[in-house]
Amino acid sequence: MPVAMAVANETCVYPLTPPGRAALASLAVCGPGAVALVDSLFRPAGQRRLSDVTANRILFGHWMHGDGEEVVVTVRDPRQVEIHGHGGTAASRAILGSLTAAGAKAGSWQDWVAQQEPRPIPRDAQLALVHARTERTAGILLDQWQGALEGEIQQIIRSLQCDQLDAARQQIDRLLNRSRTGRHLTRPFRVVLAGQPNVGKSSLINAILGYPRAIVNAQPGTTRDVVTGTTAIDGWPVVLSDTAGLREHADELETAGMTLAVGELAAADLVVLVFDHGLPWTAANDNLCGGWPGALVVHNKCDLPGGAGERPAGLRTSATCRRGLAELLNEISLRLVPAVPPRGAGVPFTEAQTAGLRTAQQALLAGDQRGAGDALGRLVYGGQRDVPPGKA
Ligand SMILES: Nc1nc2c(ncn2[C@@H]2O[C@H](COP(=O)(O)OP(=O)(O)OP(=O)(O)O)[C@@H](O)[C@H]2O)c(=O)[nH]1
Ligand SMILES: [Mg+2]
Repeated sequence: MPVAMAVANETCVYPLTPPGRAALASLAVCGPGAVALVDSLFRPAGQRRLSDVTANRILFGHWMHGDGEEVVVTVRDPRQVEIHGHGGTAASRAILGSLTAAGAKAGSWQDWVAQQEPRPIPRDAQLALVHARTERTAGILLDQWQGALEGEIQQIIRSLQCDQLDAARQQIDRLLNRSRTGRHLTRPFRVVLAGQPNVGKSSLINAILGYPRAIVNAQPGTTRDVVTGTTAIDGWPVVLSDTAGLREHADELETAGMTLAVGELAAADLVVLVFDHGLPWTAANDNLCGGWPGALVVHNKCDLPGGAGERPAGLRTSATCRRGLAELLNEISLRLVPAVPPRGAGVPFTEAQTAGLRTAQQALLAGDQRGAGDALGRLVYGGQRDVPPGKA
C-alpha cells in the first residue's frame, strides 16, 4: 500500500485550536520525525531536552530563540508531540510556519482526527461534535464517538451472519427511525410561525426567544421579511422563523413578504399556524389549516374572549400575558423529536450513514443478505476493509 506508507512516513503538523484570539493555541506534530523536528526548534528553559524526557512530561521553554515565543511542549508518544503557546493567530502561525519550513507537512485538525481515529463512525462523530449547539445533542454525539452506532450496526451484521433476518430488519428500521433526530444533532430544526396578519406571530417569537427580535405592532402587515432567531427547545437546537402574515388582498410589498413566507414554510421541519383567539373563525382560517395539515395549531390572544365560530383543536397561548408558552415549547419538542433515543443508543448522524442503512434495508427487502452486510460493513469499516461474509 504505497500511499498509506507515504503518509505513515511523513511528519505532519496540525493546528488543534481554531484560528482567532484565545488563551491558548495548540499544535500537534505527528510522524516518525516529530520529536527530532520539534527538538531542533524548541529551546527548553531547563537542562533537559525533549528527546530525553519520558512521555507526557511537560517542558517549558521558548520557540526558536531564548527570547522567542513562550511555549510548553509535551511528547505524547514517540510519534506525537504537542506544542501549546499563547493564543492568537500570529504566534501559532509563526510556529506552524517554522515547522513546515523545517520539512513538516501542514494538515487540518480534521486530518489530525482522521489520523488518530481510523474507525469511520467514531471519527465522524468527533468531526460532527464541533457543530453540536446544545449539551443534549453533544451528549448523543459523544455516545456515537464512544461506539453506540458502530456497536448496533455490528450487531445487525451478526444477525445477518446468523440468518436472523427479521431481527436485522427491525434493527435497521429502528436506526433509520432515529435518523431525523440524528440529522439535527449538527443542524438546527427549522420551525416556522405563520398565520394571518396581526394574530401575534412576532409577539410569540419574541416571548419564546426572551428578547424583542421581531417588530410588534397593532398595524396588520408589520412583518414583511423572514426574521429568524436561534434558540434551544428542550435541548434541541431550533431556528424559529417569523413570517409575513398571509392574507388574500395584500399590497405589492406584502405579497413579496408572503412569497418569502411560503418558501420558508416549504422548507420547515415544523409549521406552527397561529390564529387570533379573539376573532371569529373564518373560511380563510380553514384554508390555512387545509394547506398545512401537519401544522401545530395555536390560538393566540387567549386572554381575550373567544371569537365566534367553531375552531379546530389547538394550544392556547397569550404572548402578551406569557400564558401557554411552556405547553407550546413542550409540544414543539414532541413534534420535532417524537421518540427520544434512549441514552447510549445508536443514532445515525450523517447523510452517508442514513444512505448506507437504506441500502441495507433495500437489499434485505430484495433478499440480498450479502449486499445488506456489505453496505453495513462499509459504514463500520470504511471502503477498504473486507467485511466478514454472511452465510448467504
Ligand atoms: N391581547 C393580546 N394581544 C396580543 C397578543 N399577542 C400579540 N398581541 C398584539 O397583537 C398585535 C399584533 O401583534 P404582532 O406580534 O405584531 O402580530 P403578527 O402576527 O406578527 O402581525 P404581522 O406581522 O402584521 O403579520 C400587537 O398589538 C400585539 O401587542 C396576545 O396574546 N394577547
Ligand atoms: Mg409580525
